[in-house]
Amino acid sequence: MAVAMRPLTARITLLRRLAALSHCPQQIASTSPIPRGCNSDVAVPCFGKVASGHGAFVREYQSEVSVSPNALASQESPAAVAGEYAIRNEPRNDWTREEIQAIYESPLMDLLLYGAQVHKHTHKWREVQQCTLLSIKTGGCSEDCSYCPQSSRYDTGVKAQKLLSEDIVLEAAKKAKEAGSSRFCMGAAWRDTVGRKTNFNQILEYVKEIRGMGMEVCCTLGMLEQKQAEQLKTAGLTAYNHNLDTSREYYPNIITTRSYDERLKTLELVRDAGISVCSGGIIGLGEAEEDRVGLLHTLATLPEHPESVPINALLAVKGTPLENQKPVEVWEMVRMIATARIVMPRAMVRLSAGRVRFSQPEQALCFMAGANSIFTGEKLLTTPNNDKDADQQMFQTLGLIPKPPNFNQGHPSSVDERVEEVAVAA
Ligand code: SAM
Ligand code: DTB
Ligand code: SF4
Repeated sequence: MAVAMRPLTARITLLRRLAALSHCPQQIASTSPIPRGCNSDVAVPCFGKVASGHGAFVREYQSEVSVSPNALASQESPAAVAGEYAIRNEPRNDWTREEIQAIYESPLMDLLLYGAQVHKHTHKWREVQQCTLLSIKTGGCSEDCSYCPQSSRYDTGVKAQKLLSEDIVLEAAKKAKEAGSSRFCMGAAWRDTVGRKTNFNQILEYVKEIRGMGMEVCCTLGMLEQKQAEQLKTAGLTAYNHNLDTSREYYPNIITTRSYDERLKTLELVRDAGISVCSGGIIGLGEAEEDRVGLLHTLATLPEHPESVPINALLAVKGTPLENQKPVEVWEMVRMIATARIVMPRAMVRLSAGRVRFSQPEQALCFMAGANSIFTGEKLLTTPNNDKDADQQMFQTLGLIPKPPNFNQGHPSSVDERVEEVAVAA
């Protein structure tokens, strides 16, 4: 490669282009920032220099530097270029899968650094949203999601229950608010809400009541129909959680009882009803790295990015088909979180299930990489969550600030307001 033949320290003039990771045909799927077979005599990534018709260049300047090609290569990783781009431009939703793969494969230190930079630029740095989950209808689910302890097909010890009564739900929301949580999320072990009129109407009441308590309200009840999405909106629902879980290709290995397209349809109905979309996935299901990239690619190319992107690390529950999966390492979470942060800069990226297995320093790395939301409270849906006192102590140690509720569908009404918020925080 031309780079290897250069003297280690060369004085070179660079024409640097901070661009969208782009459509340079030679860069496809390369982990190196130098495109394969690139005939450029410039020892920095061209990011489209050889491609004609490549738009989206945002800045172009000449600089004289004295630096080794290796150093240049590490400075200009895809995460670096995409991070710089994200800081100066509106979010993109025309990512190619190869571009996201290149970001995902960047050196971890670059992912951490540029995840942090994009995070700091786009959000109030150190502010972390605290959401509390309550399983309002547990177990006995007809679906075969192979990670889930609530499926009736697996013997996990989770018993099927009826919808929780109003007093229990409202008491749990009150406690969550007192403990500093700004969002209350109610989960039901259902495939969908069809034919569940009585229960659904009851849930609409819960939404109204909890919204009236001054909390953001989220539900995750399975697939929705248009009318139900609209009713939830009218009741005051802030966000609806419906995860894609993994890539389209890997999905049939995990769930056979409902399709990827059905999931996407629910996200569309939620969006059309004017409710914030909360959608992410799980890592550690046995998927390949390409599948993690595939999941992020689908989310980052939706007509609008989800306002929240939960990144779950599989909690391998005994009795489920995935009970023997090996635990996800923190570096895998960091890679996933930072990539999500860089490609969907304005989303709340939630360090979700699996946090209980990470030490405080490991969680701090996830926040550095760009996570700005967590689930707090003693339980997730059926599994234990991080200890409340330990979380409070972590907020103190790291100087994290609880995010106040936002009732404008999870994001500020205008870019000006967002920038103003970020400026105030800085
Ligand atoms: N039944 C509804 C549905 O499937 O959409 C809502 C509840 S479901 C439990 C919500 C999400 O929790 C799933 O989509 C999955 O991403 C996550 N989840 C469930 N079990 C998990 C586990 N063992 N480890 C990590 N995440 C899990
Ligand atoms: C999400 O992405 N993770 C949460 C929430 N959305 C509903 C659920 C995690 C469930 C973990 C397994 C359990 O507690 O049953
Ligand atoms: Fe049912 Fe949801 Fe669990 Fe799938 S993830 S088995 S739909 S509760």
